[in-house]
Amino acid sequence: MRTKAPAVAMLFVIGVACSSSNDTTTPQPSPTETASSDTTLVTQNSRFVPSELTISAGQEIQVQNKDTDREHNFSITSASIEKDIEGGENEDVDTSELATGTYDFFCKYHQSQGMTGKLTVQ
Ligand SMILES: [Cu+2]
Repeated sequence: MRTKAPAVAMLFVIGVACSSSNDTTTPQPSPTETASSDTTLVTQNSRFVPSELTISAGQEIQVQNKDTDREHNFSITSASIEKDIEGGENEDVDTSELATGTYDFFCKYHQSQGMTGKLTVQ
């Protein structure tokens, strides 16, 4: 009894270390959003990445604000879309009603600093 316990504890520690390192290196996309990378817009350092995004008609996009210290915004004036994204948060933006075409989008807080982009719906 006395000699077995440390070995068991050791195996347990190794097992936990392995599984936790796997979790951090492979971000798990939500299973229902298999094509999410095509419709994901990141805001980082007060820039949209990518600055030009193409989606299919009927798709929604998700804006992921990687700037944890500031709020950003996604606006398309002509489509009456305006969505705030808190620092470090993700927000879905309903672009599913947009007709095919090209739309200028911008962050209303940092537009003057060049935080703009183009969304193409095809
Ligand atoms: Cu912004």
